[in-house]
Amino acid sequence: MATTLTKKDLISIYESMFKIRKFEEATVKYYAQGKIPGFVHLYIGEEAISTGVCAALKKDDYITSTHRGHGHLIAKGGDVNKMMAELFAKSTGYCKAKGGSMHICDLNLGIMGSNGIVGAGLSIAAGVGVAAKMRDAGQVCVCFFGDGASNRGTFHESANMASSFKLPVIFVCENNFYGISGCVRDTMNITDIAARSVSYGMPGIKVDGNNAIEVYNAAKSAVDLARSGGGPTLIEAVTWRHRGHWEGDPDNYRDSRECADWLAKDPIPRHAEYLVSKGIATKDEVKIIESKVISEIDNAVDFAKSSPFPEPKDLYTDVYA
Ligand SMILES: Cc1ncc(C[n+]2csc(CCOP(=O)(O)OP(=O)(O)O)c2C)c(N)n1
Ligand SMILES: [Mg+2]
Repeated sequence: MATTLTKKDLISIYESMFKIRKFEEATVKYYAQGKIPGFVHLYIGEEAISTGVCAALKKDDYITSTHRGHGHLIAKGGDVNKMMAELFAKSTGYCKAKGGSMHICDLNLGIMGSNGIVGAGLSIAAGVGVAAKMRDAGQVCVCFFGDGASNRGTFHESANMASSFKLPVIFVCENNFYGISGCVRDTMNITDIAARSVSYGMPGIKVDGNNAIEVYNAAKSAVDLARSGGGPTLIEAVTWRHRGHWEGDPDNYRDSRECADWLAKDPIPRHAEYLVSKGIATKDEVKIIESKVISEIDNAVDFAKSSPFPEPKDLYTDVYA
């Protein structure tokens, strides 16, 4: 597939996707051992979307995230030590153990927060878009949200506002076909989410969300348009989550054959095969990247395990409401 991505970019996309996968495989392990409290919603299978999109962003651009946010944060450069420590509820975590998986943010990286409220990131993105437009420094904001969130009022309000005011916002719908156990077949009359762009007079692009290069290409054109004052774009990236809705979900509502078809389209081995077949990296070079990432995640787990829990005296610090 034709792309403006350099060899270096294509390799760092692999590294980022693999890092998200290994971070979350560690999460599966330690969640099952009871080391991680609260809810976790895993992004395994969807890594090509955040990685492909963030490859089109600059450091001072913004993103808003969701309840399934680890992949967005890592793709935007989030610190895996602080993320893992937050999951382990340790005082060295991003929110000093007060937030957990769904409340991590890093304003220095333009990460305007994960969010436990479905669809809340949409309105935040519109607000960030207003600020970016007023500041006029060429920044854009990507809003990641799900197919379920696309049915919330906040989607329509934010799409209307962004298109009316020509805000530099890119709406990226991660369509994994399910909102918990509710399938788009039953919850939408028109399941083509990208088609909703027509109502707001913005471009709508549907992409294979398991192909990082295809995602990047769509994101790049949307980001270029937004930076040049052309307003928002709606990208629908079709994908599949490999795990249940949350860790612990019996996931008994999806067809096993459909799941198997999607597992065969796993974005990570697909990208590795692309790198090798195009001579961008050898199999050995891919293995070296993987080993580096595995030790980075092992270190993050060690950091989280060896960090202290917060002190009872800190219960009310950083609490605003
Ligand atoms: C406003 C609101 N309503 C309901 C919920 C419960 N809830 C959590 S995740 C979810 C489904 C979200 O589906 P989707 O937007 O497709 O994201 P996905 O989980 O598939 O990534 C729901 C209904 C919530 N957290 N917030
Ligand atoms: Mg969904």
